[in-house]
Amino acid sequence: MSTLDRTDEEIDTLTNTAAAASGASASASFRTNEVYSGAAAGSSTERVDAVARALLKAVHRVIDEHEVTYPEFQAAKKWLMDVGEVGEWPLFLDVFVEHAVEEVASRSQHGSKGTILGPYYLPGQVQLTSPATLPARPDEVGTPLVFTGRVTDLDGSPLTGATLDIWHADSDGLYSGFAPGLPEGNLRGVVTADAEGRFEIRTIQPAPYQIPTDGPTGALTRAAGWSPWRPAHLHLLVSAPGHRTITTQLYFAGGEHLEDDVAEATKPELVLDPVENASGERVAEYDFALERD
Ligand code: MBD
Ligand code: FE
Repeated sequence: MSTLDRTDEEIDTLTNTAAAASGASASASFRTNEVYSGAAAGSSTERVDAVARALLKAVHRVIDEHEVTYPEFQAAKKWLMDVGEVGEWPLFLDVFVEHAVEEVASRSQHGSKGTILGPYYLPGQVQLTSPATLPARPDEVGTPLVFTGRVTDLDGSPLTGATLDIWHADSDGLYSGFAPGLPEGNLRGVVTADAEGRFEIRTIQPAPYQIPTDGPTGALTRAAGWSPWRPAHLHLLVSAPGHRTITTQLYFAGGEHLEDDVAEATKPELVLDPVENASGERVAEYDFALERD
């Protein structure tokens, strides 16, 4: 049965079931994935005291100001337990909290802007050389996209040996390795740029991402009347020997949800504006400048 034979409702159910599993898979990934190491970095008693105390104080202040009731407190407790039980903490925290941590981190980073990593990075993907085509299904749906540009240092000199670790959702907004039914490594790859730091990566345009609707994170957005959407985006880790890796995302000019990203992770510097080439492909150009580490 192809997608075309399905009703809108069936497609919705399929997409949401797949998306729901994604929240839980992100928990398993978080525990094993070294990109998240540095967790529990041996903070001093003074640091734990200062931050944990301030956090609890902020909670007490909200309870006081909003006159939170016992039934509301017990409902919140149940919701927090549900988030843990279904494994949505990495999803929830990356959507609603990571942007604040990234804004602090970016105060001491120079060069191209970065933004949040999110819960769907997987290391160890196929290594490709520019010009490269990301792994995709034979019948991968989506507008062809050519992502091209240069990686340089802060002075604009090419960085030989630069790599772009890139991953993105498919045209249903689903990520391989997290949503069931997608081939391993689909729409993921590590591309080495040429000697002048130039890269050219062929893929398809991703769809906007929706927070899974059937878990507690989705339940919160519904209960609060919030949009559960992120704008369509490419994720990238851009690296070069001797330079600081940039974690970033690139969005698409004119795309939906650019102005109301639920994860608050868009920045004006991170918007691509693809133009159509003679072969009908959309070509998006972007240059990265990396600082020394
Ligand atoms: C995503 O695809 C994402 O990029 C973030 C930050 C959070 C949830 C899903
Ligand atoms: Fe994403």
